[in-house]
Amino acid sequence: NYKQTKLNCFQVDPYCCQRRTPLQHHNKLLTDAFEILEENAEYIESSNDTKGYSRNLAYRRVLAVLRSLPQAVTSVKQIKDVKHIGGHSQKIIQELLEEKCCLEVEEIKRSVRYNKMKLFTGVFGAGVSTARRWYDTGMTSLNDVIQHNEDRSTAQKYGLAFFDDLNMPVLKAEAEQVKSIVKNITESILPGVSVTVTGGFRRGKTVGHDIDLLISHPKEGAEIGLLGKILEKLQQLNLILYGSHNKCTYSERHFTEEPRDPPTNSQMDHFEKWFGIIGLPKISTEKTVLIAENDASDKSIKDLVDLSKSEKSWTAKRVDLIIVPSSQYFYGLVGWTGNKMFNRDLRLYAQKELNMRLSSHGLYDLTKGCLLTSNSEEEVFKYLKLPVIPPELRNC
Ligand code: 8DG
Ligand code: MN
Ligand code: MN
Repeated sequence: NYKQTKLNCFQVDPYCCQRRTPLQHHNKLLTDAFEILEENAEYIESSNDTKGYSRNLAYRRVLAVLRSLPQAVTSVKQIKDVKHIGGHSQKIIQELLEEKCCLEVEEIKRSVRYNKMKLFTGVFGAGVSTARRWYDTGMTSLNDVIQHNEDRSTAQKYGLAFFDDLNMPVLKAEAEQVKSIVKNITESILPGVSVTVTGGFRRGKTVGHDIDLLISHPKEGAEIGLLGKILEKLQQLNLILYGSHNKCTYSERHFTEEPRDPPTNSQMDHFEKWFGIIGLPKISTEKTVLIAENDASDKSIKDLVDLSKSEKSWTAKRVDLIIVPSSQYFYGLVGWTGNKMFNRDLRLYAQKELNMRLSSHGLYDLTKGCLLTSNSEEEVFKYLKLPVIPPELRNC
């Protein structure tokens, strides 16, 4: 009997970047519940106590393990030795296996705080701390937030006005549509350029919350100044509703050459990029009137709400455009493919196990004191002494 139990135990590698994690897995009953616990922990935790223990991260690790298992868990004994699944999580798993639901999760789902925080964090431009401020001020609906007399960032104004559009799942076909538009524009400015759909779609998701496009050119340096021209063209075509262009300096683009150390939990990089909202697919005349040159920050929320509710032949979509120099392309590709948990462990593993520093810009061997350049995604995994995990199996 003991032997049998032993055989049924799951062997799980400690870092999720060592595991194969498909989108469709065998433990949805469990992960649906842990997703609620994970979200709720994020809403409760203060964003600046990431140094200490994080319940949110603990739940994310449980989720990553469950999604990677080759079979459904049928007894809690099967996972009792698995790193990352602590006592509390084991109890929850046991309850879910026996009752098909979990009291703690059901209570969260019913709680006002959880539901309001979920609503408010669903607003583009509003993070957990903003959502908490709105909640703590007593606001209960998006209308409250719109009407409340508080200065909003331009991003939040657009997030509020286009809430419905932006919370409609982005389809893969729409991602391809945006990619073609960007590719055609870019090719006319700089022939030979490559535009790649990354993020969730590259991991095999059929829907997403935004469209992440990596833009690169085989000739190093040819990409300098390109994004400004692309944005000008998109503006001329009247496709841009809102955008924020982060420029960067040459030295930042090559920051991996000096062993500076960004925090391993940060996904932020130093590529030149644009975070924005475009109107897909058609251009309407009222939009032309309402959207000022590059900055619509002078528009009132009411103008924007009216615009979003008007009969329009387009929908607002979140788009990220990232300019990646050729020499950093495959590190950028790994980083922007994600998912976030996969990146997190990849970086942690590189640091702890190999004394290397990984980012979306490159890989730096701290022992040898050199930068490892890569000509393929496979090579990145080879340097990291990891099996090549294809994008579809990085859904940790
Ligand atoms: P979704 O849009 O379908 O919901 O999921 P996703 O595509 O996986 O999420 P995302 O928020 O669009 O992020 C895509 C990946 O980009 C994610 O793994 C993190 C990574 N990433 C970087 N650098 C940066 C950065 O500077 N900012 C952001 N927001 N993400 C970055 O490698
Ligand atoms: Mn995305
Ligand atoms: Mn994105």
